[in-house]
Amino acid sequence: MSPTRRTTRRSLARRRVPRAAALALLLATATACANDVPEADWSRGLLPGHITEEGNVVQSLWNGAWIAALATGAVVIVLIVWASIFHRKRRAKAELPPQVRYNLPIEMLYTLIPLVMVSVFFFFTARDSERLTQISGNAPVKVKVEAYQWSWRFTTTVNGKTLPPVSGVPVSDYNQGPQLVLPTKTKVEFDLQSDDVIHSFWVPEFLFKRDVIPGIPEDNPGRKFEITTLDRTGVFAGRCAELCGVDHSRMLFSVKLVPQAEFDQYIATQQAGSAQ
Ligand SMILES: [Cu+2]
Repeated sequence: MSPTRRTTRRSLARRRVPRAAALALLLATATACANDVPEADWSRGLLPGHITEEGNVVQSLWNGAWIAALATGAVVIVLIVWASIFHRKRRAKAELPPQVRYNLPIEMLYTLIPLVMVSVFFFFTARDSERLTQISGNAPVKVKVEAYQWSWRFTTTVNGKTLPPVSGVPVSDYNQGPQLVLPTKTKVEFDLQSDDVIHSFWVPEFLFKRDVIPGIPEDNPGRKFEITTLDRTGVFAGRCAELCGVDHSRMLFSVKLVPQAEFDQYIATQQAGSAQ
C-alpha cells in the first residue's frame, strides 16, 4: 500500500469516528425523546407505576416471580461453585468416585423439587389470571373499544347514558391520537371489538394488555376486561401491541384520568356537544 493511500484511509477513519459518534448520540437522544415510553422504575422491577387496582396484582406476581427465580439461581450457583471446588478430580486417584446412579432418595428429590416449584408458579399465575379476567358486570363506566387499521374508536357509556364516540387516525404522537377520559377511583369495563385484523389494546400503566380479535361474539367474556382506576390523575399513552399492518406503530391513543368532578363536567360538555 502506498503511503498516500494509507494517510487517506487514516483521515477517512478519523472523519468517520466523530460522524458515527454523532449518529449514536442522535439515536440515543431520539429514543429518549419518544414521549410515550413510561419511566421504568428499578424499585418496581422495571415496570411503570400502575394506575389500576389490578396493577397491584400484576406487580406482586412480577415481584414474587423474580424473587423465586433469583433464589433458585442463587442456590444453583452455590451448588455449582461448591461442587467445582470441593469435588475436583484428584490426580493421585485413578479410580472413579462413588457413583450415585439409581439412588432413590436423590432421584425423588430432583424430580419432586422442580415439580413443587412449577406447581407454586402455576398456582399463583392461575389465581391472578382468574382475578384479572373477572367481570362483575356492574361497572358504572363502560367503554366500547373498536380497533381498526390504524386507530381506535372509544364509545363511553356512563350509568346507561352513551356519549358520542371518540375516534382517531394514525398519528406519531399519542397526544394527537383519540383520547379516552376516565374518572379516578372507578370501576371501568372494556369491551374490545375489531372488524379487520387482530389488534391489541395496551396501556402500559395498566400492566395489562389484551388482544382484540375479530369475530368474537358480543357478550363473550373473552373480549371484556375490567379495571378499577386508582386515585392517580394524568395522561397516559396507549398503543396497539399486535403488528397489524403498515401503520401499526402509529396506532396511538391516550387515557386521561381525571377526578370525578372533572369527569362529570366532561360528560356534560360531551352531551351538550352531541345535542346540538
Ligand atoms: Cu393494531
